[in-house]
Amino acid sequence: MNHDLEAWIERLRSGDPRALARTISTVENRAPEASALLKALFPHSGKARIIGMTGAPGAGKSTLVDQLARHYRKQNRTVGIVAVDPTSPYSGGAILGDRIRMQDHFADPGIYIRSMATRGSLGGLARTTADVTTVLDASGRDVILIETVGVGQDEVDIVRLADITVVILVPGMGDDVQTIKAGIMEIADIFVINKSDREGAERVEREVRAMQSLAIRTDNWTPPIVKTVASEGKGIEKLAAALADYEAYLQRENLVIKRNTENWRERLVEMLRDALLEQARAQLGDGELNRLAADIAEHKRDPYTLVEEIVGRLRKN
Ligand SMILES: Nc1nc2c(ncn2[C@@H]2O[C@H](COP(=O)(O)OP(=O)(O)OP(=O)(O)O)[C@@H](O)[C@H]2O)c(=O)[nH]1
Ligand SMILES: [Mg+2]
Repeated sequence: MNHDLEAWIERLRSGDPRALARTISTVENRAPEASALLKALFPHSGKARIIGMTGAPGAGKSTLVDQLARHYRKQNRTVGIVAVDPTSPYSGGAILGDRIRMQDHFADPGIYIRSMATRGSLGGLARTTADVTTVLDASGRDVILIETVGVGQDEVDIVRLADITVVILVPGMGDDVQTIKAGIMEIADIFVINKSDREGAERVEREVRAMQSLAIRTDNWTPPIVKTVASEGKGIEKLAAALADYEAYLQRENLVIKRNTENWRERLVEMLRDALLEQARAQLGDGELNRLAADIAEHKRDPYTLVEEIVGRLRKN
């Protein structure tokens, strides 16, 4: 490893927030050093507890993340927060609101907050989030909270990164609970009914219970339902206790490795697809791509043979 890189990584691992910010930007922008950094950082990752928090826009995700971060800081655990908004083309809007709300954490170097949107994630949002999480993990953060608006495919991919997934529901969205597809039942390790100060929390709880009786999980865990009023800090201790319970369960049943293996299978395939495509595109300049497309359109060549040829060429390299 070159000397600069080594010094950089050392600073990052000593907890220097500026080194952390710089590393995350490098990874987000897929700068030339990104790959070497990630390779060197990966062996240092794997120690953080990664918690995914997902729910509809405005469900109170940021408020809950904020409260949980406070909770963990009281236990002297360092926290990294990644707020991902796949619906936003830029880091503004709702996420800007998060920044303002989180401002009082800025004095505490034990909390590091990063907002990400579609913009600036060349390698796909899920992949970039995964890499940023690896950086936070390797930098020595004890807990990483990932906030994402849910739930579409992008978010499922993001949430898959987490060791523990919390799905946040709110009362007064009655129909939404129905439209929450089977997907969400499968990814939720813990349900939170936030805004329980509003009418209808019991109804949401009953609906979740009813859906739970139909859902099949491969483990024997029944996701608990925790009622919170995040804006008043109510129910946070219970949520933290539920998280600790599930963490203990994962450990007892040796599920962390199993879960991570499943995640890595998917991620490896994605990384391979990206890498192979990149290689093919490097060989096939835009000019040649256009020429070949025109040939196919004019029926001078068939695409099936062509793809075989291109893949064959990659193999020889
Ligand atoms: N009444 C009530 N309001 C809450 C509660 N929790 C959060 N809020 C309010 O709900 C609004 C949205 O909260 P956020 O934490 O920004 O929600 P979010 O899910 O992060 O929103 P997006 O990131 O925009 O999707 C804010 O005005 C909060 O103050 C709660 O338990 N009860
Ligand atoms: Mg938010």
